[in-house]
Amino acid sequence: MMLLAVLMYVIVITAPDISAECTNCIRVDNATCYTISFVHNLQANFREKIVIKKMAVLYADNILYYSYEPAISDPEYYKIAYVNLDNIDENGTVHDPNTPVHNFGAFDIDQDKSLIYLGGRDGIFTYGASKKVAWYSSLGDEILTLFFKDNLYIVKANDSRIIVKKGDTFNSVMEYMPIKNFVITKENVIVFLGTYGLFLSRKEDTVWLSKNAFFRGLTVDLDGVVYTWWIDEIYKIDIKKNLSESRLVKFTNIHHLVAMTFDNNNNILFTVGKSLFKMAITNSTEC
Ligand SMILES: *[C@@H]1O[C@H](CO)[C@@H](O)[C@H](O)[C@H]1NC(C)=O
Ligand SMILES: *[C@@H]1O[C@H](CO)[C@@H](O)[C@H](O)[C@H]1NC(C)=O
Ligand SMILES: *[C@@H]1O[C@H](CO)[C@@H](O)[C@H](O)[C@H]1NC(C)=O
Ligand SMILES: CC(=O)N[C@H]1CO[C@H](CO)[C@@H](O)[C@@H]1O
Repeated sequence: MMLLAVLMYVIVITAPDISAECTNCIRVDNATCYTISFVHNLQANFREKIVIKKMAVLYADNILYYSYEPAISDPEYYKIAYVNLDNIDENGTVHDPNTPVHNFGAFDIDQDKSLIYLGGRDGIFTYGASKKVAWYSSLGDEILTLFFKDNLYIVKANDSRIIVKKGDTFNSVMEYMPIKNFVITKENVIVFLGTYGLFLSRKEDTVWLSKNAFFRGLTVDLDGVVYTWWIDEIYKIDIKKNLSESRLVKFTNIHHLVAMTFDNNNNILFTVGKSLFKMAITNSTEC
C-alpha cells in the first residue's frame, strides 16, 4: 500500500515534467527522439501559395539557399534567396544586375569550393564568395535540375537524360524518362523521380521503388542517407547492395511539409509555409 502510494506520487509528480519537456518532441523509428524548434520566417517575396522548390545549406558559412516562386508581379517565375542561419539579418536574393531574368529554380552546391551552381532558362551560372552571378556553361539550354557530386550533373528541358560535365564536354549518364529531380549517392546510385515514380539506378541496373510520382523533393544527409517526402510524410530510402532489395522506409510525419534539407550538424531543416524549423536529435528517450 505504502509502496503504491509512493509509486503514484512519483508518477503524478514526474509525468507533467516529461510531457512539458517533450511538447515539441517526436519519436522516429520507435527509438530516436527529435526536438522541433522554430528558426525563422523566410522573408522572400513569395506568392500567396508558398512554393519552395529546393533548399540546401552552404556548410562552411551555414547559409541556407532556397529556390522559390516569387510574387506574380515579379518578371521571374523562379528565384533563389539566402539567409545566414547564424545571423538571420544577413539575407538576400541571388541577383544578376546584367540579366534581370534568369529564372533560377535549379541549384546545387560544391561544398569543397563553396561554389553554387545555378540553372535557369538560359544555361548554367555560378555564384561564389564574391556574391556575383557568373556565366558557366550551356547558354541557350533551359536547365530543369542540377546536382553536384565531384562533377556537375544536369537535366535539360526536353531531354530525358542526366548528363555530366567533364571538362568541356557533357556525357550522358542515364537515359530513361523525363526526370523531375535526382540525387547521386556516395556509391554512385542515382535516385531519381520521373513521370512514373521513384527509381534507383546503378550502371545497367534500374529499380522501380515507388509508383508515386508526387514526391516533393530528394535530399541527402551528411552520412549519405537519401530522404524524400510528400504532403505529410518523410521517407528514408534504404539502398541495398542488391538494388532490388532497397525500400522506402517511413521516417516520420510532418504536416504540410514543403521543403527539407540538412544543416552542417546533420539536423533536419524543413519549411511549413514560410516558417523554417529545425529538427534535432535529443538524448531524451521520452516523447
Ligand atoms: C514500433 O513499435 C510498434 C509497437 O511495438 C511496432 O508495431 C512497429 O513495427 C514498430 N516500428 C518500427 C519502425 O520499429
Ligand atoms: C531580408 O531581411 C529583411 C529584414 O527582415 C526583409 O525586409 C527582407 O525582405 C529580407 N530579404 C530576403 C530576400 O529575405
Ligand atoms: C537481388 O534481389 C532479388 C529480390 O530479392 C533477387 O531475386 C535476386 O536474385 C538478387 N540478385 C542477386 C544478384 O543477388
Ligand atoms: C521543342 C519542345 O519540345 N519544346 C518544349 C521544351 O520544354 C518546354 C517545357 O519544359 C516546353 O514548353 C516546350 O514546348
